[in-house]
Amino acid sequence: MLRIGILLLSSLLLFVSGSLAVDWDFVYEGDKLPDPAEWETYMTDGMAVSDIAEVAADGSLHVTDPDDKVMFFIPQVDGVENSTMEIRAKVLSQAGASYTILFGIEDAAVDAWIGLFPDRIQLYDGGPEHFLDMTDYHVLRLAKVGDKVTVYADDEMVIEGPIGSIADDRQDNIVFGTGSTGGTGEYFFDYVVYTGAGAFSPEELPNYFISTQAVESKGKAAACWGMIKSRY
Ligand SMILES: [Ca+2]
Ligand SMILES: [Ca+2]
Repeated sequence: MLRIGILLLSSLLLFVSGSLAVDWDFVYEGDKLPDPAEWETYMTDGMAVSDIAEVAADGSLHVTDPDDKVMFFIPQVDGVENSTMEIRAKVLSQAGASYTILFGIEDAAVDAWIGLFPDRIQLYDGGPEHFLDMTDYHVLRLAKVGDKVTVYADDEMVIEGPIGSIADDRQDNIVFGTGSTGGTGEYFFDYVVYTGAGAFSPEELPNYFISTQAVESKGKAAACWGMIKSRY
């Protein structure tokens, strides 16, 4: 009887801790080309995703954007009012409008867009910017509360501010990709993740890259231990 009681209690605790944990609602790992049938996509008429994008050897979406193409992805999501979006990306080149390479969250009132450049990131439209070497990978997080955002680069808060003017009538979606037909550039998105559960700092919700690396290194450690044991 006591044992059943303990079992029930531990199940209940597992259930409670599981339901309190925040997790990502949307995960795109960059390891396959986005499917226009799966998400809403804005693309130049007649083009295919594979015309300007490929999956790179490191499991990222690699885009080479010419001056006659536009291609961004607009997955519908819940909870955009207070939400968190994160990408791991690098940018080798960018020329053109600030939204030529972008990611962001859109609700009925505002578009929270971050423009990416080889030497900086910038809040749309002409908002505060933060300089960093984007030709190497960085984890970039956008935490949105109503019409205010906080931006983190590698878990450090780098931009805080109101969001620029709305440019379209989309709502309740995230957006990422190649935002300008005339603009050009080359970039890699290792992943794109989102949660509508709230606007979280990296202390509240660890960045996706670190969380997945921790799981992978645990797996690798187990594999190494297996090899060591089998050798003796
Ligand atoms: Ca373009
Ligand atoms: Ca990836």
